[in-house]
Amino acid sequence: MSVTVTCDNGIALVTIDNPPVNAASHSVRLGLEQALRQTEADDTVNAVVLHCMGRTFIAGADVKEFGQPPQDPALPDLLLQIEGASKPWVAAIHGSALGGGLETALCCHYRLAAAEAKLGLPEVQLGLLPGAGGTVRLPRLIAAERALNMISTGKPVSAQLALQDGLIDKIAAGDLLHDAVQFARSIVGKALPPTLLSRPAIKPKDTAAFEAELSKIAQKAGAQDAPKAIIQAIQNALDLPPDAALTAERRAFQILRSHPQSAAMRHVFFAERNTTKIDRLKDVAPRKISTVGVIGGGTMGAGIAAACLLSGFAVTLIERDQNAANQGAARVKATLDGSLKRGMISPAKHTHLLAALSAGADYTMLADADLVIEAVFEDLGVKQQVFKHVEAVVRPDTILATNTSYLDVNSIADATGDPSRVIGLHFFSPAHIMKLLEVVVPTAVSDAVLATAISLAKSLRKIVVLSGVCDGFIANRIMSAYRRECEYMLEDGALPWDIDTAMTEFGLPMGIFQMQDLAGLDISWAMRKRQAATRDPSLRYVDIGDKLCEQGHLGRKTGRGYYRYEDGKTARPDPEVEALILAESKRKGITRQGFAAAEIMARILSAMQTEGQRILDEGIAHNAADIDVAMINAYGFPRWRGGPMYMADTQARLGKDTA
Ligand code: 3H9
Repeated sequence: MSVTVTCDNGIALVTIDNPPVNAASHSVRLGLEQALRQTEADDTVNAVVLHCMGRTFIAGADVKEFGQPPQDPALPDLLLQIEGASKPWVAAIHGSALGGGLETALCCHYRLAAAEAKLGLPEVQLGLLPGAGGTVRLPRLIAAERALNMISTGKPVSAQLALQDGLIDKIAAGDLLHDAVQFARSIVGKALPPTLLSRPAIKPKDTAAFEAELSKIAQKAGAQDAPKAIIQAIQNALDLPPDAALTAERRAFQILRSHPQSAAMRHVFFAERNTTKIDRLKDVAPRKISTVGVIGGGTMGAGIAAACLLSGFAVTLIERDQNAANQGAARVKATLDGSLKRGMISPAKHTHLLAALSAGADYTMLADADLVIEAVFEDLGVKQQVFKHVEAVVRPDTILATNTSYLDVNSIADATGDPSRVIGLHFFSPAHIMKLLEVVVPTAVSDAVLATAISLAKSLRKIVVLSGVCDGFIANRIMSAYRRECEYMLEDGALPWDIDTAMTEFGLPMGIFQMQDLAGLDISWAMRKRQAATRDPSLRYVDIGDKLCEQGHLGRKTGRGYYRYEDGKTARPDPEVEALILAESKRKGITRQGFAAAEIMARILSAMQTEGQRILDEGIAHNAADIDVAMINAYGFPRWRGGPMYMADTQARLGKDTA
């Protein structure tokens, strides 16, 4: 039974129990319909409290049902019935009230929330819009500006903000259910408040600013459909009679639900939750981590230290001397200052986090560390040496993690006394912001160490992808492959800005050449120089990047790279770079051809997919969906396209269907 009804002295408790997140699955909808009938028919019931078992209130419609034929009662119809109940319904919200869950709460006559509850309409993140009246009811309860923000970003709000906005009536002071029952008793006999649908929409205060916000959302959406449907739905909610707005919302939801963009986003939703479901780790308990050591206080080390502090770990930062340690600590502090400035942490928490950081040059400071992450210079010998120093001072069970981005983690592990405790944790920069963490699994690592690394990554709120050991692991290896393809295209006839425009129009946040200018061209130049001696001379090699570096054009930091940056930040096409590229094509005897944006993207995608397939064939990634997750969260591959491997798979299936 997903829904049960019990009675307590005139108050009916309608309890949903549908683990893991009380999604509004078919059984829940049937149960709620039955509960409504029962409570309406029972004369001893004066009010109803709706609450959920487990960790959360209703987290939304059941996304797993979206690919199946719809089953009655449909959520929008059920919610209309609840809204029309003759007795007051009080929603008691804990955990998250999301999507169809918040829409259910909107149809209750009152809403109470636990202090730590979150409320949101995240449908846009699944390529949808709220389809059970959310776009119509929310702007009748809270200001249109706030409703637009919640629905267009999909970001949940805290109970405190919800109370401020008028989205909930009260935050429970003590036990939520107890307070909700007390509240229900206090309203017995009072007239029901008017339903949201019977109230006028709360029009924006500043129409011009509201219109400007709508345009901004439409522009940011690019080729995505859901944000545009949301804009239309909000306009309908403000301008049309509620019934007409509801009908239009339902139609728009049905169209989006069967749209490839939503299918792609649902693929990513489940893929992100599957990356750490590893059979052999099922019964392995992760070890407890309290103190993390970080070796190296440069950009990466300081970012990792900040990420660990922000997630509640004590951090010991080690550098080669006290001066460098102080500089590293200052970098960490600058990151925490940024979090404070953006309101992400309170002044008290800022002080507390800084107190949890110690920095010095003495390795014995690591004696208590449960896990040590090295983030020193990318050189095998240097890293092996660092771990020798670490091993001499830490406990035998301390986990040793390397943040290398391409070195052989097996060779690093094998140089230690106990390779079973060595693992790779490949963070992306800035480490406290970027969502992806590649956990690199060397041959000898123990299951307990692997499970602990995954658990740590989750504590850091990272999306974890497991990778085998290879040059560049998953995301950077694929990035190198498509960057190479882009360099070939420079010689074949495209210019950096043609390629970058094609990439941003596709939905990537930045083109490959602007990205390299931002990172600094000297980084990949140094790597190419290191690899020069072992490079296969029969492979095609593009010298354009090297030539730019030789001229001192290292990217944005020198004002010139693939682009010119006259004001230090705006990328402008550079005629001298164009001349260099044309000269290189000529020198190699290549007849330049024109490239349409679609052709550029086809070559880039093909490079990504070919490398992705090699990664799968070599067993570096567990499955194709992990590669999608890595590319979306490391390089901003558009989520609504599902990832490069998903696109290849979809194209192949379409090809089969049309053959
Ligand atoms: C919607 O509501 C449309 C309506 O407007 C209109 C309808 C007509 N369905 O994230 P977790 C599973 S659209 C099915 O790891 P957490 C998830 O796959 C929906 N399954 O936990 C995982 O399964 P498994 C709008 C769901 O504690 C397990 O639950 N709602 C759903 O880190 C645990 O998930 C959303 O988009 C679902 N709706 O976070 C909310 N949600 O154990 C999406 C989760 O087999 N959900 N699962 O891997 C979330 O944001 C998070 O899951 C939540 C919990 C914050 C609730």
